[in-house]
Amino acid sequence: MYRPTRQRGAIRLCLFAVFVITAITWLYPSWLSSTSIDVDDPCYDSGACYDLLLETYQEQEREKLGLDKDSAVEADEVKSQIESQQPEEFERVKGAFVVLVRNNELYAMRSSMQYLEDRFNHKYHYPWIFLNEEPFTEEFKTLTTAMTQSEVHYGLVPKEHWGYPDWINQTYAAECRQDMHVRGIVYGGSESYRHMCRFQSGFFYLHPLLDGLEYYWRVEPGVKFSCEIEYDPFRVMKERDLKYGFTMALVELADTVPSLWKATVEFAKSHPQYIYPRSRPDSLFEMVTDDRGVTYNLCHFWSNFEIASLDFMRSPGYRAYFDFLDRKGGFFYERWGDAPVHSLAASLMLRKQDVHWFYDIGYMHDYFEHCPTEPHWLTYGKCYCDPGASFDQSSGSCTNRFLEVMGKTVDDYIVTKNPEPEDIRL
Ligand SMILES: Nc1nc2c(ncn2[C@@H]2O[C@H](COP(=O)(O)OP(=O)(O)OP(=O)(O)O)[C@@H](O)[C@H]2O)c(=O)[nH]1
Ligand SMILES: [Mg+2]
Repeated sequence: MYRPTRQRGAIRLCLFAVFVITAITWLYPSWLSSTSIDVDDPCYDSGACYDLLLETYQEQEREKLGLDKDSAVEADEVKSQIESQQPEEFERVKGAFVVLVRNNELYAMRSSMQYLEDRFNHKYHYPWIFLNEEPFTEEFKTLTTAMTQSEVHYGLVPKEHWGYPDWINQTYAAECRQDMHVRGIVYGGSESYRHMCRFQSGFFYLHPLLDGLEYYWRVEPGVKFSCEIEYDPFRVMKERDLKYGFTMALVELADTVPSLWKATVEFAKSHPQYIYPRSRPDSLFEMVTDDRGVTYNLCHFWSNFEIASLDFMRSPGYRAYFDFLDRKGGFFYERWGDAPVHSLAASLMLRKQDVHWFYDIGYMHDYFEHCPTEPHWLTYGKCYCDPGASFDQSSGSCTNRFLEVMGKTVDDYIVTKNPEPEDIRL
């Protein structure tokens, strides 16, 4: 509707006046109360206010510690007791999540990150390192950086770590792939899968983004973490001087590694300086053989989850083993996976006390899940997974074998804090 200019001006003025009056009426009481001076208020005198706050603080801290109200506890004493109970938030070990991943796995990657950040890393802020043989897209970088408050790094895999070495007969390698494909072996026909396994076996630890790190936690897109992780696994590795940690151990597909054991035994015989004597009671040799070394029992730690020492992976023994295997050509002519390669190295070169089963970390990769099955306070108090669905009791699992070789029970591997009896409501 048309109105003359003067009339429109008057309407605007009225509206403005109404707005100003409403704002003053609304703001005035709080402004008035915050500036009024109450001489009975201890905070009137800033010294008294400080004392009051300190007293309140002490009271609260005493309550948190369950201390007697009348116990004379000095502020510093309370503070130091409280500090000793704090999680080690700012005492990070030199560790990082390390992920080899493709751009098209972005959303599965974001999902893995969300699980890990929720379950653990929001308290610790360990960095993420992403590696790829192709440059990461801006979209990948933006949408993964957005999932964490930690530092995020993106690296390119060098060409020499993702290609054929000159001693490989590529024609024969292609024939082997075709043959395995026809036989229906999982990933048998895939060329990129072989480059991936070779990279994860022998090169990832050489990437400059991992320089200066002591431990890596390998993560894959699309994995799930079903239990609250209440402690810092990197710190556990460091404090216990561990070299290798896993959540699942299982039997490898025999067709992917027909000559891996033969090559490994050959290496052990020609490089005894790197092999831990299998006659010692703390040798892990029995983890990978049921017949005193005649054959490989195919047991391996599933490397899609692993937390391990980079010093171990970069050690002369491990590197000599990888180089030896690489010369044999089995990464290309067969389909040797990084999981059996890491596991055979750990079982031959490390001692029992160097390897840890992260039993209390609920974890799922594909359809395989590790869920703690006991004790109740852990299974039902800290995890959402179904203990009945845990892979550990399946015939393809090697975790029972691990316990048998170690002479331990699952209780020996629970790091999660045992709750106070009154906190268990099951
Ligand atoms: N950049 C890059 N990453 C790869 C490639 N192939 C596999 N990966 C990554 O390497 C890891 C292992 O690959 P997967 O395809 O998950 O292999 P897998 O775990 O044996 O098999 P799945 O049962 O399919 O998970 C994952 O983190 C993948 O994202 C590749 O060609 N390029
Ligand atoms: Mg995978």
